Amino acid sequence: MKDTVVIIPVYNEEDSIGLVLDNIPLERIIKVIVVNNASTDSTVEKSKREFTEVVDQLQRGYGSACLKGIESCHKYNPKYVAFLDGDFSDSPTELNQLLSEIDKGFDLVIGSRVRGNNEPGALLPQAVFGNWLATRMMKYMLGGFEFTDLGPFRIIRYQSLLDIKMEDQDFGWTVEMQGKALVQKLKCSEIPVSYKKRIGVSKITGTLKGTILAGQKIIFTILKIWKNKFSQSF
Ligand SMILES: Nc1nc2c(ncn2[C@@H]2O[C@H](COP(=O)(O)OP(=O)(O)OP(=O)(O)O)[C@@H](O)[C@H]2O)c(=O)[nH]1
Ligand SMILES: [Mg+2]
Repeated sequence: MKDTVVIIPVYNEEDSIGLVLDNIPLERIIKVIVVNNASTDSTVEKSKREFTEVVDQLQRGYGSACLKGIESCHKYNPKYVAFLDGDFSDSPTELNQLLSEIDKGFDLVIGSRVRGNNEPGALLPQAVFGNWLATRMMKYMLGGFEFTDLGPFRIIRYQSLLDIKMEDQDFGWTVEMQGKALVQKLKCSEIPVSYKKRIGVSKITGTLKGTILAGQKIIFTILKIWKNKFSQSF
């Protein structure tokens, strides 16, 4: 039964997107939406398959690309929406594990790289520290389910995705979804997923600028969600 749409944001991933698409198990997949984020290489050509829809998002930013993907979801009216990176650092075949977990009645399932098998050097120390800090902050400030990672590889119930009204345009996307899920008491879970070194040059985690900008945005996003939760409770 095809009930899931996959969203893959891509910015210049011509060397990896083909591998990602070739390894997605398609049994339950209605469509794979590849969101081209103003790529300047042959990513778009390499994204064309009979099971993909390639859409453009000219506004740069990981979150902007994901928001565009959600917009393109409506016509497929999926039960679930999965997110996957386009640099082949996630293992698309593990989508089946995410599906079997969410089928147990959860609203959001995160693929935890921290609990999974990682290729040495794939999950950089700054990412390990950043994820540890962010998940600790969420635990103590928002309560509820205890996440161990802000991994990009995840699946969420489509209705829950609409209910949490995602808005972040760049690095705050993953933590915004998890933080709002905790505040709205969605049923959350996590499974271990493997993580490999990305194909191609690192754009974020492997760069000092990317790490600092992402780190700032993640902490700022948690504080914003906490403040809103707080102000709602009075
Ligand atoms: N960096 C970046 N990635 C984007 C953007 N839009 C879409 N993406 C895609 O978002 C996914 C995650 O970005 P990555 O660059 O892999 O981010 P990361 O995994 O934190 O860090 P690296 O893999 O080390 O670069 C990839 O598929 C990118 O191609 C954008 O504006 N900037
Ligand atoms: Mg990556």
